[in-house]
Amino acid sequence: MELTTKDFIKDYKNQFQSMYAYSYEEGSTEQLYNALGLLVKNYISTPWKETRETYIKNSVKQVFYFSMEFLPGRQLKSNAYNLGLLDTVKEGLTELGLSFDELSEAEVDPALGNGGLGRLASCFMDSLASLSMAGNGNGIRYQYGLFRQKFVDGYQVELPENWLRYRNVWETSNDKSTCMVRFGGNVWLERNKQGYLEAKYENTLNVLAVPYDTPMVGYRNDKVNNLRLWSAEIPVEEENNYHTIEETEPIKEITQVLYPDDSNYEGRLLRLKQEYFMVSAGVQSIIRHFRKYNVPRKNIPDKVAIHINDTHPALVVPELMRILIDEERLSWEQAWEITFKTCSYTNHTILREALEKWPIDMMKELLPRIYMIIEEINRRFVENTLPLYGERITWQTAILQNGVVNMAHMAVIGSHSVNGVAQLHTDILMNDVLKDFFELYPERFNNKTNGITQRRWVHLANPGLTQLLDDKIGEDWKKNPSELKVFKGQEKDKQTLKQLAAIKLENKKRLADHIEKVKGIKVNPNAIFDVQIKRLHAYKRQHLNLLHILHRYLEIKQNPSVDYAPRVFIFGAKAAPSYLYAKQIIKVINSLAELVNNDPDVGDKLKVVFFENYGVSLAEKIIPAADVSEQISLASMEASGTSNMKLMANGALTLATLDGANIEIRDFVGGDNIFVFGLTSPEVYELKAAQTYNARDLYENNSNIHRALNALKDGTIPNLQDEGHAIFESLVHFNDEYFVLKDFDSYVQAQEDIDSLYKDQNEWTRKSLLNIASSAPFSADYTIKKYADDIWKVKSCAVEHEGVQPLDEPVS
Ligand code: 26W
Repeated sequence: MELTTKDFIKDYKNQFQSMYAYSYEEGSTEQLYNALGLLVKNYISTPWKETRETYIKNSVKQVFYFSMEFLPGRQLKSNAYNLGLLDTVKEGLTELGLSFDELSEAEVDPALGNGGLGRLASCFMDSLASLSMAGNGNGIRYQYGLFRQKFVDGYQVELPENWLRYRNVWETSNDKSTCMVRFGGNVWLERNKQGYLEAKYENTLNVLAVPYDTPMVGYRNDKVNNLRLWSAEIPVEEENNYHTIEETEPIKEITQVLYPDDSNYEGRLLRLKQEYFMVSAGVQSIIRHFRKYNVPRKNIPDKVAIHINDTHPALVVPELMRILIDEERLSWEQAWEITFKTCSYTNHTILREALEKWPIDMMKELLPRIYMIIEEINRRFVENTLPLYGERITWQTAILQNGVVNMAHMAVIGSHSVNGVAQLHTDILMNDVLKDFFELYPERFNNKTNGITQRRWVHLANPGLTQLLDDKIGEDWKKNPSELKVFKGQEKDKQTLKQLAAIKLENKKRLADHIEKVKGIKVNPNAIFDVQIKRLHAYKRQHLNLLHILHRYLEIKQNPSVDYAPRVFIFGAKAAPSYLYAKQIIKVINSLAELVNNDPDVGDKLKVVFFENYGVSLAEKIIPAADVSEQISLASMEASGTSNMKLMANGALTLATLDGANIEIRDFVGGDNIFVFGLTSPEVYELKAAQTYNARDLYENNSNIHRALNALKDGTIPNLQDEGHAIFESLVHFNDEYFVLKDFDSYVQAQEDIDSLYKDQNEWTRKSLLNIASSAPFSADYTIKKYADDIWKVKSCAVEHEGVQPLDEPVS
């Protein structure tokens, strides 16, 4: 988009005045931010409108990405950047005596997700728009996002994240496109005059679904897609039935808060309500389009792809069936063929406790018609499968099992594609977790290794590196990440290595200032910045990292001349509020930080920094400053990981188990440019199957482990209640479920290898360069291209599509 600094300044002054009726000079940072955001939003409105019309004119197939979570991060900088206006805006503001960075820090970070799954959805939105593909997000507009994390005496405390208390300049409430979602009541089928079986409802709770649309701006391509987030409201015509605030609760509560659990299915009724609310509103608004422009329903699979992001939106399958049968009067067979061809499912975790299995009674009670349809889907599945595959497989794969509705089974049965998010993960799905389904439907299974949008995670988060790449290999890498490999040619160029090291040091100094500001800890920017940033979960083994730090501390105390390179261990991690063990690990890390950071014998040889309230915006500050990327999950447990990709693209060296996408990172960067340790996935499977693992043996026979574990409970770490004991017990008495002690020695060895390499800064920086140059395969643009080609069958809309029946109007 063309805009001169002069025009921008004029627009901004007008914008501010029109909003606040006084001059910008008197504006508060928040007001100045709001005016800037709304102005950029206005610039977006034209390409947003034209994009919708282009998709109509070319009647392109559209993707609808259904997800209970999105983690877009702050949008001002990325929107201005993708529009090609960032430099102009920065210049204009400077002329007005304002600082862009200061204003953009005033933007709230919409925490509408827990972690990997939510952020991946937002990276995918950015890539879909930047690839000119018609990609729409469909989710929930939670009033309260993921809790704000505070540490009180080292303990995690959760505070409400009322992100909408500030104005959200990016959303538009689109109340001409509302839908009605019904819950509960009695439902029965009745044959009407035309002989059709009609679904009759009474005493249902009717909830008005109001869509809020947020623009998803493509990178320098004038394309703007839509993220539609639904909010639950009282139906206007029923307002008189609600006399008190309390009475409105059953409706208001539906989109009030995000469930802060990222790995534990709790089976709460409200969560099921949220899942159906988002699904029904989304599917209804898609079908309404076909109805409005009476496009033959059988064309749906050619015009729409609905993607089910983990099992949380799996009710899309019965909901689409409900509408096609009850409202569009299609036969079951017709409806099923459309549903099956339209839906595709991604699994993001193998954790048993994360798999959703809803009690049949709860489903029947809350969604009586949907349950009837699930029952029929299950009956027909059993009817088809039993004669061909026999009892065991049929009952193992049925949707209805022992009183529950298995959502993963429904998602697989109702989708033409099932994918994992990294090769190892997909292999585990095919050979273990979903092996019976792989036997039934091998053709549906495929792998789609995750990716990240380099626009947010490199171009914007690391402008120093971006400039160096532009200078060394030209700018094409920004549109074609594969060009990054050209940078490999610089690996021996002293000048380039010097510049790269300087950029990393610059980023570390900036982070060191931030650490001092928010944590009051002075860190040495020349130390190794060792980073572990992800949700707190035992399988991610932050407690292995903790044990190593403890080991190092005790080593330094015992022998102060030990030749360790100075280290700053940086943590960012929220624990689900009900996850006690995770919260105990947080407390122990914080108390260890207390001890280490204030011990004069240690000085800056060792510092531990645990940032509060880790999220997208903090990640953008930490990642460009990282030297070491901790990816130390027990092999087979981390489906993919995505922080590993962000840290690699910013030149950190990865310290990893061969788990999830770490394996593919190793494949692309080469075994010499990554630190691998620990059991492999097959070894983990063997050890689990053998049931011979004895953690106590390791405690008693490994002096380093013995010393470190004892320090957890012998008072070495101050200010602990029972948290140290709890970790000790879980490892020694409860036999260390995630084999932390088993991988301890090779982890310590790998950490020492890192120390010795860091002493050779040139070699370190050369390997850092090779990681940057090898990170292109993990661009979300490539991941999305594969989803589009293999699963959704959509094309980028830049070019005209020959021979496709033009659709009259877009989805409204
Ligand atoms: C029902 C509660 C619940 C909520 C969220 C269970 C499971 C989830 C998510 C699937 C957890 C999640 O975020 N998984 C992560 O997804 C990333 C994106 O694919 C992967 O990179 C991570 O490895 C995976 O843990």
